[in-house]
Formats: sequence, structure tokens, C-alpha cells
Amino acid sequence: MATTAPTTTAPPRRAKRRRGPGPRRATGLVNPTGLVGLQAPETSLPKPSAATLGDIERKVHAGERLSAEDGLALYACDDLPWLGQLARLVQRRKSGDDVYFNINRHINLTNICKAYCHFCSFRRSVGKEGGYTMSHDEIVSTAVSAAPKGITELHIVNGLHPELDFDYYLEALRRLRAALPDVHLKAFTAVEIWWFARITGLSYEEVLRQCVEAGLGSLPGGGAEIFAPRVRRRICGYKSTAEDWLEIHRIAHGMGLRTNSTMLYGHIETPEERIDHVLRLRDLQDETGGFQVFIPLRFHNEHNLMSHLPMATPYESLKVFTVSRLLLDNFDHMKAYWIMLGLPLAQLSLHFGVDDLDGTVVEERIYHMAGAETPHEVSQDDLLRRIREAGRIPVQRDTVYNVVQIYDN
Ligand code: V47
Repeated sequence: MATTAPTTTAPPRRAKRRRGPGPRRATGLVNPTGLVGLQAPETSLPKPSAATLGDIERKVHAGERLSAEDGLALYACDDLPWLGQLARLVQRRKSGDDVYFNINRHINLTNICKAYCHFCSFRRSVGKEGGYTMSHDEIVSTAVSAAPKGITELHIVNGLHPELDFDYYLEALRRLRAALPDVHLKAFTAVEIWWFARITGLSYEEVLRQCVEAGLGSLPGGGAEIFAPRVRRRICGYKSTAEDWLEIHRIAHGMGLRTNSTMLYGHIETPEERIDHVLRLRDLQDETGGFQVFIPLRFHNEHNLMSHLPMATPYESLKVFTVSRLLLDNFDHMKAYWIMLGLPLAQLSLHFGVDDLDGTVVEERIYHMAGAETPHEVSQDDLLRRIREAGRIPVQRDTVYNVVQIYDN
């Protein structure tokens, strides 16, 4: 894969910038040097009483919805095994002993990005060392080279390139669909859809319609970060607001597209802000039913503007998984993205509400540039072994959770 400017069919440059319907905030680019003093919040939640926890346990057993206050009590609870049992109970009702995975390949078409998200180690500015943009030939050959592995999905997430036309992305979809007609194209976060609307002047709906026509199958869940404006302003002030992110998913669901959802945790957010985030997702899911899965993404702290922050411990990660699973009663699945957690913690999370381990991935850039020491690829045999070792049944799925194969022997 290219790490510099492409040598074959160079991607077309956008001739003229037109503003779309996205917000015309005077935000501008955030000065990246101004925010290195961001600190993790000092949180000391009052310990919940036995009666409060007993009431939550009763609600979970009865299938009653938990409130934001219940969520806060759960974050304040230190009894991780108890939290795990409750989360596993909720998960078991949804998917029993099945644990899903898919065979996929990640491709990041470009890392050139106009936004300065403080957690991002992947982005580069135009003309700076390490920036790359793949040509269409490179995109297709990268995807085709993964086909013998039996991939059913291409996961495509990119920077907000200030000079590429929307047509570069549409052409990438068209070329991939022509080359691999049976492979599902899960592409472009809601933030990218927002960006395409800005640079073309098209509505979100029209951007999505053109993407679907070119081959888009579903949207990945990235770009959500933390919805609370206090955090968003500080860590990713340039990109779309929470309202834009949610609106784009609402429109996508209305068009029949399934989408995923994420939350970037373990930096400057408070437990209250994590709860606000998942409850906003829960509200939209009540309205549309279009989310397939919730994916908590653990912040990785190397080579970015928040490197001074400690990373969430395994204990904290498992707590985020359990509380999220308990609050998101209308979500069928919760995914542990092993690339960020490491396979050992991802495996453990199967007893803390998780029922999906993502996929084989093959090559990953966003987290590895942020210091992730996990491998770039896991073999199917390794995934099967880890799922079985946890006492569960591996189920290969496609992107929209159709069962491809059950490994129950
Ligand atoms: O939005 C970026 C996150 C997301 C860092 O839909 C970081 O199945 C941690 O969308 N540390 C993009 N996280 C990735 C994404 C995704 C990943 C896996 C599965 C799916 C899915 C979607 O990556 C960004 C941001 O939240 N991110 N930098 C970092 N240093």
C-alpha cells in the first residue's frame, strides 16, 4: 500500500469548494497546541447503597429499562463480577451463547485530514510527511488481494481530505463493487457524510443516495466520539456536532441502511457524559431501530495531542462494557474491537456483555499509529479458539448480521 502520493491513476483534485448544508459555525480549526493541558476528570461518585443496587438488579431481571441515575450508580459500583453477571444476563437474552465475528479487510483511502482531533494519530496535513492518498487502482488491488481470505466486508474510513472531490469516493465505491460484487462495502463515518455534504452543497440524504447508488451497503459507527458538547469542543471541535452525527444516522436508517455506533472512552469524559452518550443512542434506536451494534472504543494515547492522558485500565474498560450493555436495552449487539483492547481483554469481555469480536481486519492504521501493539490481523482459527475457550459458540456473520456459518462442533 502506498504511503506517499499515488503513482497510478491519481485521484482527482476538487476544483472548487462549495459549502454544503452542514453547520456554518465559525469554529475554524482548533489550535492544536492550545489544548495539551486537557486533563482526565477527577471523579468520585458516591458509593451506591445496597438497596439501590438491589433495585437495579431487580429491574434487569424483570427486563425493565434503566435510568441515567441507575447508570451512574453502576459506574460507582466496584463489584465488577456482579456487573459482568448482569450484563451477561442481558446479552444472553439477545444472542445466547453465540459470539459473532466476520472476515473483513480495513482500507483507509487517505489520512490527509482537515480536522485536528486531539485523539487522532492517523491524520496528516496536506503536503506533510507520512500523508498518503490511495489511487483507485491501489484501492482495488488492495481489496482484491484480500479476496482469497474469504472476506465478506470492506471497512472503509478516511480523513476529511480538503482537496479531494466527492467523486473520488464515489468512484472508489464503484470500482470496488465492480471488482468484488459480493463484498459488502461498509464505508464512511457520519462525519465523512457531513463533510461530503459540506463540499458538494448536497443534502445528507442526497449524499447517502449517491453513495448507495455507487455501492455503499452500510455505515460504520465512527466519528461519534463523545456527544457532550463540553468534550466535543475540546477534543474534536472542528468536526460535525453530535446532532449532525445523529441526524445522519437517522436519515440513513430512514433510507433502509443499517449503521453501527461507537463511543470513544477513556480520555477527558466523565461517567455522566458516557451515560448521556449511550442514552442519546438509545433514544435514536427507539425511534428508528436502525443501529446494529454498539462499539466502545478505548482511547489510545501515543503520538497524538492527548498523549499525556493515561489510558483506561482493563477494569475500567470492562465497566464501560457492562454499564453500556445494561443501558442499551434496545441494541442487539455489543462489539469488542480487539484491535484496541488486545485479544486477551476482548476475550474476557465476552463475560461482560460482549457478543461480537469484529473481524480479521488484515491491516489497521488508525490505532496502530496511536501505539496499539496488537497484531494487524488475527487468523480465523485464533478467533475460533478464543471464543470456544470462553465457553461460547463462534458464529461467522456478514456485515448486517446474517449468519454465514455456525462453528458448533
Ligand atoms: O471515530 C481515532 C477512533 C474511530 C483513536 O463500525 C481512536 O464496525 C482510540 O469507525 N484511540 C474510527 N480510538 C474507527 C471506526 C470503527 C472501528 C471499528 C469498528 C467500526 C464499525 C468502526 O476511531 C474514530 C475514533 O473514535 N479513534 N483515533 C485513538 N487514538
